[in-house]
Amino acid sequence: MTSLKDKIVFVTGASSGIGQACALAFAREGAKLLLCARRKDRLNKLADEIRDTYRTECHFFQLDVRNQKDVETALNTLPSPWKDIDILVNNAGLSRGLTKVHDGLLTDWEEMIDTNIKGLLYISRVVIPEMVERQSGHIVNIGSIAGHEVYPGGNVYCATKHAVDAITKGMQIDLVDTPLRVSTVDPGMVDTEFSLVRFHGDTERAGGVYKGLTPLSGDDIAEAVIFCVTRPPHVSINQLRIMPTAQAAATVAHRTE
Ligand code: NDP
Ligand code: 8X3
Repeated sequence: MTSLKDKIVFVTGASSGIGQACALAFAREGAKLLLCARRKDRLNKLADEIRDTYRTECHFFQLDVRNQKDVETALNTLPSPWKDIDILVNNAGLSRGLTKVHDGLLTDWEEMIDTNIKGLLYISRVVIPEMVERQSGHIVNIGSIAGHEVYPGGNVYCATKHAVDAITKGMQIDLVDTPLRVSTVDPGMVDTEFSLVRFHGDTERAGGVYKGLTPLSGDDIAEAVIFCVTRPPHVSINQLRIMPTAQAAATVAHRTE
């Protein structure tokens, strides 16, 4: 198993859910955490927890990954020890709405495309060249079962996650002549703020998504990410699909109530 001690790990969208769980899991392994999200107050709290509980370093900054200029400036002006990112977890992402294409809100579509596809690309475009230069690095993209299946009302969100799947495969091809590795971790239902965001703050509707079954937790996904990045250098976990036991496919779940 490859040690994560003192590795610099950059997690995007670390203020909640899977990203937050990844940050804590890497900190537990002794990694140094570089975090971003839009909600700086949350990152501040998380950074305190990381430093207090795991006695490891944490640097965070506010960033909207949809803003290409801000992404470039934030990453190019990092204090020098933080520039050498060993592991990038491209996690920032969201869904908005669950409606038929002909009822869809353009603002929802743009937010998903700009965050899930373009944001991931903006971050990767700055981080990967540095990794290639150093001939060292691992990129973990957080995809989804929605990158492999399409479900009613999922249209544009599913398209963005299909794009993440294609981008991951493209990265794997483009980096094959380097020691860099690229993985995608593709979960089914994970109990985070995801559904609350999808339904624009409707707590009742969001709660219904996970009713009558045990969903995955952010920690379950974080453990999978840790697994991907701790394999020996000659082993690349290209894709990990993880579902709750009670969910067989995007639209097939067993509920007890
Ligand atoms: P959460 O809503 O709990 O977390 C999403 C994170 O993304 C937050 O930290 C949020 O931070 C950040 N984020 C969103 N938009 C931006 C932005 N423009 N710039 C920077 N950060 C942003 O949901 P999850 O933890 O579930 O989602 C994480 C990833 O997992 C997403 O890519 C999602 O598609 C994927 N996923 C989720 C599944 C689920 O069932 N929950 C299943 C499969 C995949 P902030 O708002 O502070 O900016
Ligand atoms: C999140 C899982 O099934 O709601 O990507 O699309 S799903």
